[in-house]
Amino acid sequence: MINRQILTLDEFTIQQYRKIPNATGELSSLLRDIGLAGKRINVEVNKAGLVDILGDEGTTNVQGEDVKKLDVFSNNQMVGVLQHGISCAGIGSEEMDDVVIFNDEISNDSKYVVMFDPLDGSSNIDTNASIGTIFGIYRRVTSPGQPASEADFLQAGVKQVAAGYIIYGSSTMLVYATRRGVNGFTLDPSIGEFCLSHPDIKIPDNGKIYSVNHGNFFQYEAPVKKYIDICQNKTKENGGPYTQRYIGSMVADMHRSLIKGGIFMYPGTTDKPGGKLRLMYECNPFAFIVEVAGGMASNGKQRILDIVPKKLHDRTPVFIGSTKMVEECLSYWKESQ
Ligand code: P6P
Repeated sequence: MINRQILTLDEFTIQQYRKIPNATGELSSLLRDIGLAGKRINVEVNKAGLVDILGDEGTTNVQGEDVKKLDVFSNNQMVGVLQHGISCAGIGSEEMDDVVIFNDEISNDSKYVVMFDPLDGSSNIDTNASIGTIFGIYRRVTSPGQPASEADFLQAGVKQVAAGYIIYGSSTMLVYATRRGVNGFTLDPSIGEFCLSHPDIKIPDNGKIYSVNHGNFFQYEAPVKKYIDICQNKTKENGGPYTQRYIGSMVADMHRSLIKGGIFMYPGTTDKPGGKLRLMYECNPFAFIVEVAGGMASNGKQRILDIVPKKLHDRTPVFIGSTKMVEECLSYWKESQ
């Protein structure tokens, strides 16, 4: 019987940082902190139907969306572990109007800031669909030894040093990317550890699943309508037939696309020409992960990771996934210009 040692998240990140000269281990401890928040959120998500933590918290967030109680709990967990950790100078959250600069001695010496959506897809909480936490980690542009500033947060996604998500689904997984690769860890509840289950994830360069909200079809621009028509008419002769999957939870739709291949689209609409999904803590983290895994991410006109944010809660249209599918989609944008 081969005693296959299963690497925990901590063991893996420590192994990784030992390969990097002058690494301080701060990124490893940051990922440990996020993993801890994920375990705590997982406990509440898994028992949400049993205790009074479902339902609305009675307020609306900066996005104008009803805040669910689990949103508030999840946001508090992420802020708490990052503020009490040793590796984060401040955070930006989907649930909070402005950035939070921790401004204490240890935090001011930290070289990273973190952007996150603490519980994306929360409109699906009451229906038990998979939901998730999404995060992006940036090196500060201001020097450690002083409080972080807003400039540390408004960086293009290409500047991320790491990004990832935690999906609370049939199993709970933490997937994160650095420039060295994308790795997935499945939570083993019996030992309370995320264990390496999906080493070196690569997204298939082609796929047969397209993911978009058809309910908005008539609000989409012509290139999007044309590409959706193309998807619906694919046959065996030209790489199809395709199937359509749309859960309405970005983490769930993107996790499937990463593992099985496919394209996920949230285009601009006549109601929301700039799109619905947020650049800093939804699209940038997934664009980073997908590009490291070998895929592609665009807003229809430019690479997501090259977009320079103007404001913390900027939104962007997004077309992301298997390179060949995204390239075909973008070819109809080029035709229209
Ligand atoms: P729609 C969830 O509310 C979310 O922010 C993403 O997780 C998801 O991809 C999208 O919105 C779904 O939006 O308009 O299709 O319901």
